[in-house]
Amino acid sequence: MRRALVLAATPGVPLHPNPRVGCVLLSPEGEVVGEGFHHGAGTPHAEVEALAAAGERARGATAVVTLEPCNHTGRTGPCSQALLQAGVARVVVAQRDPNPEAQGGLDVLAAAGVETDAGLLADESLALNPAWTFAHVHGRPFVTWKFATTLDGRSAASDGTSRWVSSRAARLDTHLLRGLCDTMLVGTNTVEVDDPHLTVRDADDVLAPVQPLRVVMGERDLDPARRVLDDAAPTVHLRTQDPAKALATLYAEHDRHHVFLEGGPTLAAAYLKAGLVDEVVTYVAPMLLGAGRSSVGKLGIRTIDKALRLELVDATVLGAGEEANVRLVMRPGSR
Ligand code: AOF
Ligand code: ZN
Repeated sequence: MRRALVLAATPGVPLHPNPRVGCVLLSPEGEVVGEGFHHGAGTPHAEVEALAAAGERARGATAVVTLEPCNHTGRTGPCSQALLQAGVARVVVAQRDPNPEAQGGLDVLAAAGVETDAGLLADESLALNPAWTFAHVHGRPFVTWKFATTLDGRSAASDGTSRWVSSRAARLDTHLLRGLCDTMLVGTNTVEVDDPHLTVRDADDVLAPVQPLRVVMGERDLDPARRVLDDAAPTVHLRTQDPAKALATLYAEHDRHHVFLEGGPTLAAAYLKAGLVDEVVTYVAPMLLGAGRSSVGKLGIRTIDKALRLELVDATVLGAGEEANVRLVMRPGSR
């Protein structure tokens, strides 16, 4: 299974929209007769690639797979059937498939007389596809809220200027984080005021260059000249103010698993109030404004006991001196 996990994590494999999956086929003597991993949406699943490598030697073999074999015909055919037809005798999986459209392969295999096991190194498989897993379990994408702030909690000065609060190193880091997500989300107001492009740039050498879907939410019409509407990446305008509805649509209709929320204070507050922020990434700049636009809008909190508490996951210093930003990664606290 460790070998299957390494195969699944082969560098260059896109993180979205399909999960990273690895498969190793072992002969009854324990010899590796085939290996495979998934290369991205529309290509053969890991099991099919391993079966092709093994050929006739798949008969009587044990398939070790990081994810439960699929049981559906989507972009490709069901792996449960491919394993049965190849005469595999035993299937060991790490993670059960959380995708309601594809799950059930293990039960089908067991019913057909194949010996099955699940759970071996399941956490490691989940760690390969955390947002993909989260989205299928919750029926909505995982939400990372990112913002840059001065030391006194401002994201723009009183006159609206905001270039730049975060340092160059922090802005480059943001592009790397954008590239890990499959969706960029802002409100119509940010599009009006900041005219962001919302593409991944300067990260091509680190990440497979798949541009995230750009999503603008809000009922207001968009000016067609806005940069978010150019042809550098696809864009969707969701005419709703309801965060839960927007996320449900992104999952069900656009197959989205990880939203990078880069909206302004109002949109951020709406997601926070709805309990729909799963991770907070902030770049704190050594800079004071004293007044200006607050990083987050009204949360309806009047007393300290009701503060929205976060749990620190990581603190990293990027750059030095006046250009030093502290990147804080946080998760919602338990109370
Ligand atoms: C993969 N690769 O190796 C395995 C997957 O996009 P489709 O139609 O090919 O199917 C994707 C689903 O198949 C995926 O969400 C997961 O539930 C299941 N298994 N997917 O992309 C693989 N084994
Ligand atoms: Zn499959």
